[in-house]
Amino acid sequence: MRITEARVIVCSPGRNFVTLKIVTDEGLYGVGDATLNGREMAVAAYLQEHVVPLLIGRGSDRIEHTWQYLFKGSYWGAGPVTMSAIAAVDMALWDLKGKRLGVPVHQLLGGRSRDKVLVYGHANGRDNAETIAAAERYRDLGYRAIRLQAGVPGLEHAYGVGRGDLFYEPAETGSPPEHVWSTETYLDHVPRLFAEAREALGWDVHLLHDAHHRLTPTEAGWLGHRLEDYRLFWLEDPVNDLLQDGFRHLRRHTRTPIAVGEVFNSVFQLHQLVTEQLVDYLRTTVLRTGGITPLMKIAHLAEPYQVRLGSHGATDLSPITMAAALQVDLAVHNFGIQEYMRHSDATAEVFSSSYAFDDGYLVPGAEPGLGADIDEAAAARFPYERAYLPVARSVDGTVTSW
Ligand code: EZ4
Ligand code: CO
Repeated sequence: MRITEARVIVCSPGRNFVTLKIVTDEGLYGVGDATLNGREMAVAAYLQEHVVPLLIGRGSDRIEHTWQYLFKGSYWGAGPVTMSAIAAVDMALWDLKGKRLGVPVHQLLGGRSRDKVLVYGHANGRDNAETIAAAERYRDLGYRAIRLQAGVPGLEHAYGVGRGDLFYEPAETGSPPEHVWSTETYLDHVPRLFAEAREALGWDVHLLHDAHHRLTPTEAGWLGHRLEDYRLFWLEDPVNDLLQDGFRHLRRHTRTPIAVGEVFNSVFQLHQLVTEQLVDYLRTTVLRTGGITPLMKIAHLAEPYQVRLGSHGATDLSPITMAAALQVDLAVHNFGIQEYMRHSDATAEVFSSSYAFDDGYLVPGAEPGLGADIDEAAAARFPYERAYLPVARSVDGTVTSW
């Protein structure tokens, strides 16, 4: 099959998404997600100006070759804009290959290692009681693993606490919102949240927490140690993802499992963490790291080191990324857990998907390809709106990691 057309579709059904649709001379098409939250138009322009012209007339079958052509051919290496763009192409080509052969993509990745994919949901609230009540609702829905994020007394905003417990949306139209942050106040508070949560929820449910890159290695080691008594499934992004040495220090100070990697763009940001067994779960996604092709290599690198995949799955990744992630999650042996935030009704008007939630697991549909699609007419009803992630400042005004 030859690629005859590639369309970049930008829409905002509740939040912004960038989608690539690749059409071939046999009438089949494939779709890929290129959304980079808060910087969407950079990827849309990268695709439109620099990638689409290279796709027209190419064969759609050579996925690895096309991946290398776009990656090595750009010369500048891995960055979030480049890799999100290449990911969209890669997803669309796997989608096409599956459709052409009449099989879901996981069949092409070696077939199913498991029947269903364990997911975790996000419970949050303005205080511990609200968060725990939200976690109880998740448990009633069947969730077996729940991330807990709570407002911190004395801080007006806390990461992960948003609009309602099922639809946390970390992006705002207009100027970036600013949040005041105090590490001391947060560190005092989190162990109390998990003590109260275990008291209320018992031990039959996995609990997770995201520190969102804000702590120093010493602070993170202290927190991880304090949380050991509550047996977390993982502590996510305790320190800045990009500082490898921080994890070596952290590992010496806590036995709480560590998850990292939602901002990673390539294997070069994680190979040392894997081979030194400094982390337990990789949050690296299909979208941010350049597609299914490189994520499979990362999974295979991690397997002998007993590091498992725990893919990022926030709502700023479209249902196409979620569908692609599930294909990988089903196929690789060293899968751990998949983050799953429900997309809003507006998002579901534009994107269709065949995966379904059942009793704590996501079960992908059996249709050929990735199992997700975009309705371009519906997308046109939701035009792009500039939006930003929040910016965080310490109490004295210093800009800090959000
Ligand atoms: O803040 O995807 O674990 N999940 C996260 C996410 C990220 C957003 C940023 O766009 O950390 O909520
Ligand atoms: Co995170």
